[in-house]
Amino acid sequence: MAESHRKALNGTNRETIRTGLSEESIRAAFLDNLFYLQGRFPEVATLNDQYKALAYTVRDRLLHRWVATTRAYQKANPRTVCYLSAEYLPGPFLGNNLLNLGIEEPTRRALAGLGIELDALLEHEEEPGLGNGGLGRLAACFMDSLATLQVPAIGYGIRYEFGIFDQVIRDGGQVETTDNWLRFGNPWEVRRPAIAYDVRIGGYTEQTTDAQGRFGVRWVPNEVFNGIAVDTAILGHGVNTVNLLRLWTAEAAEGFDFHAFNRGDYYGAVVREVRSETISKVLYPNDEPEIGKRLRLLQQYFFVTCSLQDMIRIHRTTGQPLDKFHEKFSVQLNDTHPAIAVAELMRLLVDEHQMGWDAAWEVTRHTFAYTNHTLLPEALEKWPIPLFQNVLPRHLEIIYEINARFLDEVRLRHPFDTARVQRMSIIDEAPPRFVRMAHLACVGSFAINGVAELHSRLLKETVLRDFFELWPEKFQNKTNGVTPRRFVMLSNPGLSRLLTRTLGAGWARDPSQLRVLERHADDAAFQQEWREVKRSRKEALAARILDRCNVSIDPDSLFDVQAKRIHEYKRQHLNVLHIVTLYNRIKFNPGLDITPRTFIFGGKAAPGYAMAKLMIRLINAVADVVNRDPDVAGRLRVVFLPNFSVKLGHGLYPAADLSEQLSTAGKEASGTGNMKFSMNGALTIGTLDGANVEIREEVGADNFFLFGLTAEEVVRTLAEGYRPWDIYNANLELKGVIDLIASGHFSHGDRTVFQPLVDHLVWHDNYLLLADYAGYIACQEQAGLTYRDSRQWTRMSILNVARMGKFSSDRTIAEYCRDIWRAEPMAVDV
Ligand code: 26V
Repeated sequence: MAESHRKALNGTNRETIRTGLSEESIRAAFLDNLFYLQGRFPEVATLNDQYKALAYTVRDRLLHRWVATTRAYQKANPRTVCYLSAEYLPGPFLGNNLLNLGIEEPTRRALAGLGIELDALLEHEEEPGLGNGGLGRLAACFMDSLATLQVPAIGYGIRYEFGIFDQVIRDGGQVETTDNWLRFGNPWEVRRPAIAYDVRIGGYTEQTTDAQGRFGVRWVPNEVFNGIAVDTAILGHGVNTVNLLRLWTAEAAEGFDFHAFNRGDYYGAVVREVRSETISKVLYPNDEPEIGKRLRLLQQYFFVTCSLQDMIRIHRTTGQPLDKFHEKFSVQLNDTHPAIAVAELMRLLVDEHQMGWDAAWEVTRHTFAYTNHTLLPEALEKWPIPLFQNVLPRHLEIIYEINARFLDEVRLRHPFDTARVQRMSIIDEAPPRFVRMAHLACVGSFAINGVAELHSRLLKETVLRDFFELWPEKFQNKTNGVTPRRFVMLSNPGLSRLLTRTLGAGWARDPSQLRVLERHADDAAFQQEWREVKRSRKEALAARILDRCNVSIDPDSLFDVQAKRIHEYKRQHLNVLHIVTLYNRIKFNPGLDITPRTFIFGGKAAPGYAMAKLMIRLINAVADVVNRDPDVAGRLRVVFLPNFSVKLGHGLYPAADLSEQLSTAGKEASGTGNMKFSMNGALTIGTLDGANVEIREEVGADNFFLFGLTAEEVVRTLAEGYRPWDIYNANLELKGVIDLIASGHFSHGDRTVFQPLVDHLVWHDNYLLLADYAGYIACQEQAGLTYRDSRQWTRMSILNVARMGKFSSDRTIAEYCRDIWRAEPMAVDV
């Protein structure tokens, strides 16, 4: 980072001495933290001691800016964005904070002076896996961009004690182990015991009358526990703004239940305490149907009520009345997981703060905005009424009231259309009856958005069509983006240096400047440097794969990568059909001249999703056979990289040549991995789905490998009576591939292992792999040929990076601020 940047961040004298950014200050602070916080001296410090000492050193430098930011916000009382998300996947903090503070180099030198290697400490950090995949990572990118754009914001969520499970591959299959990420402590968080709220659950409600004869409702819960705030500082890049990531952890209300204790029920009290603490214990997988998981509903309500109570507390410090709440806060619902907020804000305003229903509804419907992240009908959250009644009796009454008024509005607009009223109701009347969370979110929000152009359009035409017809003005699109700080600067320093040398340093904050690269796309010397950067990342990945998977791969081969959750709609098995196709071609024609490829997979399957787990088995089984077969050696290699995470992504995106984005058109809301690959110079092979459509528009059709049916063709094909069996029989090469898998060739002769997968493909194939197979294979052939023309490939790679500026999450956040949140930047001085 430039000296000027460091100077700009450097504040007062006191700051220079206590939390300065020079090499000397950092070294002194590091030694202090080692000694005073951990009672260690350098000679006996473990790697973890060193890591923590450095993390505290960096955190001290954030705290200083954090206080300045809080003060500035208190003084100016700006409109504040509150992002409600059940998931955050921030990735490792150390490197990112060093980058955003601009102190990576002095820190490296400070440690080197003590004989410590910064990279070893970076590698040591365990990341908080508080999310499943794209949705949680998007929330983290948004927090980065909000701070970088200096927009006052708080991210609210849950501090899960155990994040997404760790994936181990045993005998070719996925085994889950607990992610004990807090084992060695988390130096980035600050616990705030004074910021705690009551959370009630269960019980019943009763009518009350106050002294003035006004009716009210009292909720008598049967359990109460506390949510405690645990804060993490989120520093923007090259600015002083530090926003808050405030995650809630559950605790028993007042330590022991003394009442029970006095009765001699000591153990009962302890059990109650343990039970309350399970609320924030573990993250649920988001991609398996899970109707009726009580704990999951509790988690959602838990973090929502704590967050809303916190906002009300903050609002009260401004001296403004509660009917101006929506002027202070804009609250974004990240999918329907926090949608209970609509009912909870009504409850807080009406029951706890004695506001009339109509006034409370005015505040509520001007406060929330809702982002939808999926079109899959089976993924739309709904809660069985008996469960809901049991956990949140008061909220159910409130939802009935909201629904009654809402359905009156629908009837006014569409008299006699009872089918429409039933479709739109917040309550699904099919026994046992359900609360439809997406409907609650739509009714309670002033804006509703999808996450890519195609997805937003399909939302209006399919799952939310009735709502669009009622309130077209609420609907918007906000195409996702990713932060170029983490996903280019931090994970690909070689590319960053080349970009900065060629374009100047402005591209990371204003990626439209990357366009200038177009001029260099055909420059032979520049191309050479470009290839060297990619080559070095491929070598680094090869070393890691040798270390972790004991497979050696050739950095000169085409690195063909698919990294994302394992799901049928994402079609990792289509990729496998291609691999087996090449395998068969070589087996039938041993002299075949094909572009050598290394196929790399990464991703977790939801623990209860049998077909996804079988897909992992298939990948590993094919890898096992292919990698041991001397006939294909030097031409094909297959690797499954276990336990994919943000951190592993850092090593993967920069090393990829080809990015696999294979979802059945109309199924992937956006995708964000697609952006990370392309920003690092990988070319995409993909369908017209999610943000692929816009990526292709930006980089140009010539620089994108397109195949497959369109979303409309997918719908039509299925409606017309799709017969995969006929395709299987008509395409001999495809038949050969499927038959080989079915024959037990990849399962030691056991024909039963992959039978469910094969049967599903030839008889049902709801995700249309067979329909897209021939087009995919042809497109892959084209990609393979193009790779051999290294000038052409490099040119396409450069043009991809040059034209990906649109997909910075800064652009996304600027649009949310302008069109939904009406929030403005506010600079912070230290
Ligand atoms: C949930 C379920 C539940 C039932 C079984 C199938 C299924 C499949 C997926 C999901 C997850 C839905 C929410 C989600 O994570 N969406 C992802 O959001 C990303 C950020 O906007 C976006 O890039 C991904 O395309 C989208 O899948």
